Amino acid sequence: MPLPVIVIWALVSAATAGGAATAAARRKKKQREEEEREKRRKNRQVQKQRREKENSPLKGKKILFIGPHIDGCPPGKTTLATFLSKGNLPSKYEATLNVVTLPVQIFKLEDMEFNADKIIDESGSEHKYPSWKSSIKEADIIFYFIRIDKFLEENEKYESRIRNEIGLIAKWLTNSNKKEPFFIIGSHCDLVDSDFSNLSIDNSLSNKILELENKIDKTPLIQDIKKKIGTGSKVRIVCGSLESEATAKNMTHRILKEAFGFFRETTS
Ligand SMILES: Nc1nc2c(ncn2[C@@H]2O[C@H](COP(=O)(O)OP(=O)(O)O)[C@@H](O)[C@H]2O)c(=O)[nH]1
Ligand SMILES: [Mg+2]
Repeated sequence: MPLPVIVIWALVSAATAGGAATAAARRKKKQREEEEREKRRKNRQVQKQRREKENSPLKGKKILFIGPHIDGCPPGKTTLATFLSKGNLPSKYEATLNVVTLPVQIFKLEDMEFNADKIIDESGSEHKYPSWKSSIKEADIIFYFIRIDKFLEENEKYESRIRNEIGLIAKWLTNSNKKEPFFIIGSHCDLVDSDFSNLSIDNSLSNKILELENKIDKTPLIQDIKKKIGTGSKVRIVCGSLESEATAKNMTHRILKEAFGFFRETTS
């Protein structure tokens, strides 16, 4: 081959090789950029999901309402379930004979939303423990209702019924390997102190109800419940009144605050 041809051929080959290398480098760069973009997108999605969970810890959850109806003293499960489902209190008392599942109406209180998915409202009868047991399997949060007026009477029959139920619930939870948040909901505080008939979201009674809650929390029975059901932080207590819509709203507000607090503790 004549020398000029060789030179031209060499130049063309070098240019082609150089071009191929540049194209490969460009492709690699593009791929890296795409990977980076995908990583950032996934990160944003995780952050968004985390934010949503933080702002909405009850979203999609099923809340189970259980608790004893003893000596003609129902504790208010259906009352709160109706309030959270329909936005008003039941017009008359009707005993819950069989479990009822209710959708939840979204409640916005301050910056928090009560936006659980469903409430499973059980009967308070001892004969319905098999139904409680199966509902516990599908529940994400458990609300155990007691009457604070009865509780403070230190009535032996009431206390032993609660102890028995807590023993059973603890066993069912362990057997189904569940570690769900457990709220003790103490109703009828207005029958302990008529001031609590005036509980509302923004009045000075908030401190007074917290004092009562602290007092109840320190009782041996509640301490035993905490020991049996789980480590202390898992069990929360919220006391109040379901006598009127205003008091029910106050109670819902404090339940929400506890639920948000619970979530922050478990994710931090
Ligand atoms: N004074 C007062 N009455 C309540 C309170 N909570 C519920 N009640 C009433 O007590 C009864 C409780 O009924 P219900 O909610 O059906 O109890 P359940 O058996 O736990 O479902 C109803 O007549 C309610 O109006 C409360 O905090 N204070
Ligand atoms: Mg009921």
